[in-house]
Amino acid sequence: MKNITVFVFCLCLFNGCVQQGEGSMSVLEINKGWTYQEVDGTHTGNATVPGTIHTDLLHNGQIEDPFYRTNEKDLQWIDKKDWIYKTTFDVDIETLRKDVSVLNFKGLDTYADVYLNGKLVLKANNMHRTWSVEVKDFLKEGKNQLKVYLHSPIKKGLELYDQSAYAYPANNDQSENGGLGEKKISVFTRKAGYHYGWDWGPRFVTSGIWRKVELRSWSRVNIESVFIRQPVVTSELAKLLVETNIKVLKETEAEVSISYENGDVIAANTKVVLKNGLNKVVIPFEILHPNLWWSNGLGDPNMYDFQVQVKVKEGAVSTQKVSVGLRSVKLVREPDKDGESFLFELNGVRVFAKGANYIPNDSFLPRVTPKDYDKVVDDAVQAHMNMLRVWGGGIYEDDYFYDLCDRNGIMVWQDFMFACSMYPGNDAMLQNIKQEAIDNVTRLRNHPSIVLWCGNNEINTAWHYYSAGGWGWKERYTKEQQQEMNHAYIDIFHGVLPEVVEDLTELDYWPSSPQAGYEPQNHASYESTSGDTHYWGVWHALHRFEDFDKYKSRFMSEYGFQSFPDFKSVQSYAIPADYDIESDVMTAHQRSGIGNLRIKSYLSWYYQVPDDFEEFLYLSQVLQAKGIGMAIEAHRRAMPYCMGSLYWQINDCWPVASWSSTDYYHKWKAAHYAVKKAFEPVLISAVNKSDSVAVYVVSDLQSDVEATLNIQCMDMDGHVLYEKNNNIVIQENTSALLLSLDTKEIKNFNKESCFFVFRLESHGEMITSRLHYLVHTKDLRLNVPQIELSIEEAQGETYLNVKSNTLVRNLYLYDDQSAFVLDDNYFDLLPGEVQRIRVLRHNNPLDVEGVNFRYIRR
Ligand code: BMA
Repeated sequence: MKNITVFVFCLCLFNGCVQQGEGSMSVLEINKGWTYQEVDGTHTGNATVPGTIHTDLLHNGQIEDPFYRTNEKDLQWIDKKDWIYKTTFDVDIETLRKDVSVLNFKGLDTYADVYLNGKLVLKANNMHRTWSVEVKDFLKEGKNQLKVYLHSPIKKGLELYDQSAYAYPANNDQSENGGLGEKKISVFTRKAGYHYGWDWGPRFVTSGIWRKVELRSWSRVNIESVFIRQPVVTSELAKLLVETNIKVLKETEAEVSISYENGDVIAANTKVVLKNGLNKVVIPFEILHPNLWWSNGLGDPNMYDFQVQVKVKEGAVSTQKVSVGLRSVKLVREPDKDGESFLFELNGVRVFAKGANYIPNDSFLPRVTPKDYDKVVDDAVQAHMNMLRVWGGGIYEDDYFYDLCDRNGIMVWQDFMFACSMYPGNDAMLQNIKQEAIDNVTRLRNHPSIVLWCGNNEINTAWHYYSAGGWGWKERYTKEQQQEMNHAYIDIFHGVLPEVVEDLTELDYWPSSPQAGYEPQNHASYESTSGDTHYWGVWHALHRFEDFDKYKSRFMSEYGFQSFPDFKSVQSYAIPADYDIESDVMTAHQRSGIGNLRIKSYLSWYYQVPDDFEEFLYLSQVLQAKGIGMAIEAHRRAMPYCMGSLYWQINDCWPVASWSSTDYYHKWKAAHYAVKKAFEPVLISAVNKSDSVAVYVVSDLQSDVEATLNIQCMDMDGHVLYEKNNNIVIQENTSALLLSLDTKEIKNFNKESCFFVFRLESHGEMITSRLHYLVHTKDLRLNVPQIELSIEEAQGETYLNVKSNTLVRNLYLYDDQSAFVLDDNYFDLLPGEVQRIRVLRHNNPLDVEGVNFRYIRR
């Protein structure tokens, strides 16, 4: 307690005053005994809640696996139907005696009419909202009936489409696949955009009760929400404000107390008068020398567990727990000699954001398990990331996801759920969006991981209202229509959303990603020297990977390259007859119209294009790994001009060819290993010039390090042609050009048959090492390797020891069952050197015969 000073004051805002009875909150979960029934049809069965109609039909054997082969096509009838979900639940007399009973749906997807004991109590129309309705008057002792009528989102969408004076652009809405021709109806419905299809996702416009249902009953007093404001946080002092929203049913006196961690009371028995209705009570207090929350790589993500308790004079108590990390964070946009910075400052430290864009983990959200979340966040941590961007075409994620980000120091760039479309801005829509923002910002605002709220994905760039450019959208409309649509855009992204963020949080808001400045006129371009950038020249415009070095952004919030999942993952949806990337099944699992074409073109520049199907899958991954690795290195070398690199995308929502670095089964693609390497805290990165090689060292460390850089140039069989040691100081949090190697000075040097090895050591410990080549892989004079493999058991761990007589590029080790997981893979193997790979998971027994290789052949 010695560290804590308390000041107390109470603001009784809103309306209202005092009074209560005894009991605290009782929560009845209503997630059992549900059934579903097709309206005007025969499909019926037991339902899972939380769930979706597609997964219910699947569990009851009424449809085939939606992800298998081309099954998606045959399942488009489901979204044209209405469905009724029903259950019963028991209410006891104690619950009935409570003053208030609220039926709480944490997620209804989407147009849902809710009947309690035959009485319509709620009409919902937004998947992203939390729906609460007071139902005390409709409850009875014993069995109660709950019915949820889910209207077809397609029928509702078409009604709204028909009422609209014009159609709206929505590039990724795969209306044709749903049998709707050109009618892009997704924009009218507040539902996850990717349900309507995306360029990496199938079209399953599902319905369901997708999050938990609860009956929450209380008497006299209830804490509706707690927010711990952090107006001042330094390592010396945290000045906090505990903002508690308390509801009472009549005026009363109350005591509010706050405790944290070990139960120490911070502000005991603070007396307040509560008025009938909602009261906001603000209690300021200070913590001396707080343990700050740091992002991955900078320090520990320390958390504090607070508990707020309100006890009214009549004896009733309401408590709420909240976990908070104490940190100061801001988006720094300051004019500088090059333009304007765009970077995150955490506890006074300018952090280079290393990370990826994140999409929902499944087309059918309720089947995403805590294990899936654990895995994705762990994959980010393992790859040295400190940021994920929750992208706007999906959902405001589950609380558990943000808990994991909090506990692992992963900062979250949080989009509001708007992507690649224009949206109507009528009053009903604006109200709906406002409430959606309030619900989600309130739910998520105590998470220290969330560092930014962003209005939308790519709409400012696509619409490009204020100057020539964009995606050809505005040209489709009359001047008046354009004005009206722009008005809606401004109302949402420069009105409703920033107002909610301003009112309810302390965080910065950024209207659209990408944008070159806050005001909507600042449309981003690849050359912008301010704001954030989505650089898709590589991929869409056929720029070479080398161009990642040309287009340097202040903050690269998107860029990417596709690959196929590995053969084992492909086998989850394809049979041997489909093993051709142009087959119906493989193209059904490749949603980018230009995807295969792009992969082939880029392959032909850097590698040989193979005929063999399995080899093609493997090489597509090697290619993606090369591209993403080169991009990350270019962005980090450009620090501090560039202060962030988030590639598109870390995960998948089904098994598919996509830009992901881990597939639907969370298997690491070659790219994820490359990302892990490129995001290491200290990076050696070399760039080829005409007769020289420029060597950079980039460091995210917060102090200088004395080190030795050993440089070798060797031939394919490991003969060293050149060697040099340099004593260097790796400067903290910066990128530096260390030296330039003149290749003319190296005897017998030949670009095609030589390569460099860089090793960085400090006090006898290897910090990092790196191989560097002077020509594209297809031009390297690789020899046929003899690879030796042995298995070693040591200190309870299993290792694969691999050795080769000559350089091996991108050695991929796998077993037929894809059962083992290694701590490194797709790596280059130095001639004559034993590489010791730790086996993280395997099927027993692991034997050498069961290990297969793939590597780059000439
Ligand atoms: C970006 C994203 C997504 C898309 C990806 C790949 O524009 O915002 O909309 O899936 O590119 O095309």
